[in-house]
Amino acid sequence: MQGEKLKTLIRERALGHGFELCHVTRPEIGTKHADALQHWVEADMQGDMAWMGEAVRLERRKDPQSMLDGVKSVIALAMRYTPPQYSLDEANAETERAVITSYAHGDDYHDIMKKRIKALALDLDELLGKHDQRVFVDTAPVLEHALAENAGLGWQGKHSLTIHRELGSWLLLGEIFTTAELAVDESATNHCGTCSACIDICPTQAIIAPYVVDARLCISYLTIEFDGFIPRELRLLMGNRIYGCDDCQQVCPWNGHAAKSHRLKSDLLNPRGENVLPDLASILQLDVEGFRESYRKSPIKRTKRAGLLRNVCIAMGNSGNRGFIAGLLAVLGDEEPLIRGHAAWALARLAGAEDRDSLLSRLLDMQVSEQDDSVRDELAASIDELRKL
Ligand code: B12
Ligand code: SF4
Ligand code: SF4
Repeated sequence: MQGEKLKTLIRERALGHGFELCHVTRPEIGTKHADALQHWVEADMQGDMAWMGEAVRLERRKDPQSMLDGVKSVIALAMRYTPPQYSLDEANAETERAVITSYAHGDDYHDIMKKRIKALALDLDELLGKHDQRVFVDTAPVLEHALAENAGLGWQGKHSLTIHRELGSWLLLGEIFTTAELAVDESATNHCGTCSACIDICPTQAIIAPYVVDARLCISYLTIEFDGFIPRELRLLMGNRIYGCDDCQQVCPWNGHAAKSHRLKSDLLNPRGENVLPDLASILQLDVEGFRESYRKSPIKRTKRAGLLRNVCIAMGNSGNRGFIAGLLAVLGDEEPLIRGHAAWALARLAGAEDRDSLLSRLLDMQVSEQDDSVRDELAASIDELRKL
């Protein structure tokens, strides 16, 4: 079958399986991306995501041919998810509710995309005859943005995410590597122009230069990937975001356009009501079983209970809502040091002259028996703050 005709057939099958975009490129990265990746890792911008810095995986990212012997083509795929159904101003104004990134409002996209991509791979066996192939979604050492850009699927915006002219950036990416030689598409061109809206809005200034995100500052990293005590100066900037962050995408002009002109075709990632601006107080009450039950099929389970409740404590501390004090006092005795420590921080932020003395005595009591060094640091810092009141 002729190259373009075959590609059209593959694209039709991809759309049939629930993908919105399907483009083809060669398994090459190019020096722009390879050099930028090298610089990013040398500057330690991956933070605690050790797998991003590991030498073997780094080289693999730079050389897609290392991922499959004899690979000749990469099929770059994208599927949409429902964008936030609230504005950034509405989300920021909330004092009782939290913000969860919209890709996590429904079921875990990894599971959904893997099923779709495997179904397409079966079709390829039929369409391409004898060939080897591998499928990738997110976690493999594959530089997905670079391949998507080369395949013409979308350009990498200054916030580093892939944008399609009509669909915007509310997309998730995946790839099929195959030894079959398919006709390639033209690479995408950049349409950011002089815009810098994403850089300007970022609450933590994590986009340190156009196209460069320092993960250590990004709220998505802090709330999802990082499992330690969040630096105090960053907590203040996180607002009520408890799982991921959509700010840089919400302000992007290419997303405003996309939201108006397009409806989702198929959407297994449909938002579940309880994950859209959820009630902070209810999440803080979840025990281990409650957490497991609530987030069974959701990507949110990645943070485990300790990580999510840590983030909830921070959001409460930033809310100015003194109604949270009772709930925070209740988790001061939690078995998880992360929760105890961040609850102490939040309480010191919310306390007023009227509860200063009782809180001080509670934290001083806690200091006597606390064994965890990080929690002890938090207690000392919170006690200092309370004494200043
Ligand atoms: C590690 C990772 C993260 C890290 C680091 C993010 C980052 N920017 O690197 C953290 C945890 C912070 C993160 C956050 C998010 N992530 Co993430 N993440 C990844 C992952 C696993 C690897 C990304 C990577 O390779 N980073 C390394 C750095 C060096 O790459 P880079 O930032 O793309 O840098 C490139 C540009 O700088 C580029 N470049 C292009 N032009 C130019 C020009 C100049 C002058 C320069 C200097 C560089 C340059 O060269 C570099 C190399 O390609 C990918 C999946 C994958 N396997 O690719 C998902 C992925 C990028 N994440 C995704 C998503 C959805 C998110 C979030 C939106 C989730 C959320 N809502 O909270 C946020 C967005 C934050 C942001 N603005 O980037 C999607 C993006 C989909 C899309 N439309 O683009 C991906 C592709 C997962 C997927 N399979 O769908 N993520
Ligand atoms: S996801 Fe949020 S914190 Fe991360 S770069 Fe975008 S706006 Fe900044
Ligand atoms: S907000 Fe502006 S600079 Fe940022 S990705 Fe969108 S168009 Fe590009």
